[in-house]
Amino acid sequence: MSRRFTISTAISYPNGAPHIGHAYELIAADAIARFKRLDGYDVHFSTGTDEHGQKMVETAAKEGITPAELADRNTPLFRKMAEVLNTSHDDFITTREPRHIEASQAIWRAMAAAGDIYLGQYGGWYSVRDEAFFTESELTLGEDGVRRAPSGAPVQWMEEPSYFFRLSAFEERLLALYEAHPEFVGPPTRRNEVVAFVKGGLRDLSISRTTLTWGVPVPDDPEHVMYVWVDALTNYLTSVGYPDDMERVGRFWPADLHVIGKDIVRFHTIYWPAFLMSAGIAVPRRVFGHGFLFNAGEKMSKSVGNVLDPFDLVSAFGADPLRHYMLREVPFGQDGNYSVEGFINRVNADLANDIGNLAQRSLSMIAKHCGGVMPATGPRTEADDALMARVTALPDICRAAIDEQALHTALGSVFEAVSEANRYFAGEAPWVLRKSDPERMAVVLGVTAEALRWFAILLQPYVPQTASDLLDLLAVPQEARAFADLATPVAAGTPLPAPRPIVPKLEEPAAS
Ligand code: ME8
Repeated sequence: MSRRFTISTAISYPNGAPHIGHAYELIAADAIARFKRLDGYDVHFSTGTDEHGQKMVETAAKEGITPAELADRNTPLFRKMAEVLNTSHDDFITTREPRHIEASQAIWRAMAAAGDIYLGQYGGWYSVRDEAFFTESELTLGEDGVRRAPSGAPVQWMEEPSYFFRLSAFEERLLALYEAHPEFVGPPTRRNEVVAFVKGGLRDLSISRTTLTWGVPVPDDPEHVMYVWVDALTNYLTSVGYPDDMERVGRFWPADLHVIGKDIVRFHTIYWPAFLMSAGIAVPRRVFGHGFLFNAGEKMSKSVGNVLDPFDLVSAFGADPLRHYMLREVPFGQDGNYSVEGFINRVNADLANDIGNLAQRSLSMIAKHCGGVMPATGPRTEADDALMARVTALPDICRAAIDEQALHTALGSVFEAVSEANRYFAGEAPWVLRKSDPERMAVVLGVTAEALRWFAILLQPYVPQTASDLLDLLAVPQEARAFADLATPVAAGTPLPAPRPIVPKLEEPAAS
């Protein structure tokens, strides 16, 4: 049986159009999913939208529409975004789907059967924005008389009958999980925060609402709808076929990796494993909390009006440049800044100059001076061997980096080798050899083309279209583009298509 890899993004709230933070997460998870597929894994990659919850209710009320109408309007935009970003997800899940209602009720029943759910009365300070209750001691009282949560969001007193999940009973088991599996939470700084939080003591969690009707009905008590996070987290199980297709669940669960933002690490590393332990289901292997993207240093928010629109960016620059910039420029796990200048410089330096020019220069020489067929790559000199040694070391470097979600390291290592190939090309100067030693010229071009083939195969996860265009120019068949095919060069004498530039240089768009 082949190895499998199950990966997800968070499911986004469709209470507005998707923003660049949503695009960032999806692109990163997509690069990892593509990497694993190319590396021979049977991958299940899910993404989607989280259509329930108070946030949806409040936004809909403000706009004078129902939450269902709000979801109907925005969820298609999230699907569209995935399409324009060229992501390779296997499943786009929305939480109103019948399969998901069924899965949420099934996990609820399992937790109830384990004795971990009880009915009580909840009164507390609730922040709509944070979707969480706070204790008095966590709040600050402003001069305006408004109590605020640590995030600065105002809170309101809410009281209602509520089902509770016995989270307090899971402290020891959660700490044992973090201890036995230090890799469960990444990056390590987030792990320390989670451990400290759990050590501080856990309170039982209110997991149903009677003040809302927008949500998944609690089984056998339809006056209550589930707290949005119970249903939202369950999407990962729904997506692998829980509860109807347990054979598929057995194949694709536990998830190998949940890719999420740093603001929702607690939900994924405390609530989620506790729910799963209670329901007798295996916990995910790893949760990685990436950083936030800021717009030139400022946190994006609708009220500031600086939310970057991924659709605008893709139509101005193309999907691959955006994917490349986000994955290369920001160390994955840290916060990052978006700026147009940074974007254009990075894309031009790497894609247009480094790899684009090398491809254009070497392939046009092959077209002109080698009869348009792939030259032989030998006999080799020390310089050829040194370059190829550098290139063939890349897969292991990339694998190790991807397994730690160090996307920037993986992608960066390929571009360091591309720079090396440029130095090799400049040093060997095939345009000089053309007159003095045409045979050696052909070998230099052959070695360069072979290095380009490795680069293009290894770059597919990040810039799939650009990599595919380059592989076309190198006459690499579709079925010979996996990592297992890296060791097999294109045979000398294979006709190559006419070369053409693969990455246009970006210009700063004129201010409108
Ligand atoms: O939290 N930069 O949905 P969401 C990077 N429905 N990532 C960002 C970001 C930014 N500026 N802003 C948001 C939710 N994100 C829940 C998730 S999962 C079972 C339920 C990330 O639409 C954020 O951290 O607010 C999260 O991982 C994802 O986008 C969706 O955020």
